[in-house]
Amino acid sequence: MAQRGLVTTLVLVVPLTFFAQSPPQRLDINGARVLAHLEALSSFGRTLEGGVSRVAFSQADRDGRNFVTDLMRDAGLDVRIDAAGNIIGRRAGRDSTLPPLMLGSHIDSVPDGGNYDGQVGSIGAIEVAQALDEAGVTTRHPVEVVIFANEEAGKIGSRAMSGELEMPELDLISHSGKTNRDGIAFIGGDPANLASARRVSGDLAAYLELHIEQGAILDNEAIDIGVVEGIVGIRRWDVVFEGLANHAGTTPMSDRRDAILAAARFVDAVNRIVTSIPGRQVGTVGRIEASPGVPNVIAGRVRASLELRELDMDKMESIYQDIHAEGEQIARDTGTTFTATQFNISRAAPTDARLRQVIADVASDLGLTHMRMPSGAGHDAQIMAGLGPAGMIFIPSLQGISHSPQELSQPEDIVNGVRVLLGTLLRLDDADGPLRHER
Ligand code: HGY
Ligand code: MN
Ligand code: MN
Repeated sequence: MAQRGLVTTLVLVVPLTFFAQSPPQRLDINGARVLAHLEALSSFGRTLEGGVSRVAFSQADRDGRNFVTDLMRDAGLDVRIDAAGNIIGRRAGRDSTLPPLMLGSHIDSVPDGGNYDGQVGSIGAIEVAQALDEAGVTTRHPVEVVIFANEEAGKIGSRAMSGELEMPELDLISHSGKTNRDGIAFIGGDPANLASARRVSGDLAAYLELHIEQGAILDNEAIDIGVVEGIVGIRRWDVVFEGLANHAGTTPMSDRRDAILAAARFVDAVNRIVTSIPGRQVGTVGRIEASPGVPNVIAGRVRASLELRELDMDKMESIYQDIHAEGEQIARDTGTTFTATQFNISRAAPTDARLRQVIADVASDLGLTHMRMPSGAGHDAQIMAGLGPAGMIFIPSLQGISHSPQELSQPEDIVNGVRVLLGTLLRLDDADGPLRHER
């Protein structure tokens, strides 16, 4: 990023007359610092392709978390790790009776991921705190910056915060090879005491997340800022076809109970069913493991995944029912059995109407173009939306590429996003009375 040469310090001038005890002053976002911090963070888990493999609970994750923890302390935040492993940095507000305005994202990546997904929002949130600190500004609300644990494999940290994390999920193996339980302990959390990480409705004045779009709409339309209207629901299942492992040379084609054949038909069926109705729903089989998985044995067992995403949870359920029926039919046709066990769910969440308007107004005031759009990727924001008003700010992703080392957002877009994040926080803080939850 730094090599591409954006080293401008952008200065955001906001009227600070409402901060009664502070003299009017300039509140600065330091664009060069944001980019330098992103560059430095990208060294933790860097891959040969130039992306990162900083999967949750790996050593690279722990090192990256230590790096951002230091940044949070430098920004004047009082930092702790909650029982779920979320890093939480807090600065006091003028009115200690008010709930905090929370800014956050994640720094864990998918395997062989990029340098922007989660990282832009994390570094951006820390920069906002640092800008407030340097300007000597005390907001009315306390401000909390949160780096959520294990976003990429099930939003584990935010779902522990909302109370949605189901206990069996602690035993699931994360991308790091550790269970979520061991992983949470590895990064300094306390998996036996998860309830202490919980927040309830009313505990947050608002939650704001800056993120890359991960789609190509903003890039294609040359729009600076996306105002997220809602985040898709995501459901994931473990799918198993059980057949019979048998000799690949002596078993006639008509006598086989081939689990790979069943899985292949299933993959095709998922694609056919999901694309057979209008809408933006997507369905993916992203993992297949065959046992024993050798050339001269008919596979006796296949374990696969199924993931569906859609804004309308009822529509998603109806698509799933069709897929399930087809899975059973395939099992009958191939002499196998079919089971699908759901292991993760994130409900679709609209963002808060008032936050959407504030984000759009702030973008306009900064001279930035903006448009409203849904999010096809999952985010901690959709979980936090259950606890209070939540808003999301998108910036363009070059060609919409994400979850890839080729993921790229331009320096000026990143800095624009952080400016909108700061401006939105200030405007929410300045709002009369407590924020109401509006949809
Ligand atoms: O959308 C996802 O798969 C993840 O939550 N980032
Ligand atoms: Mn993300
Ligand atoms: Mn992601």
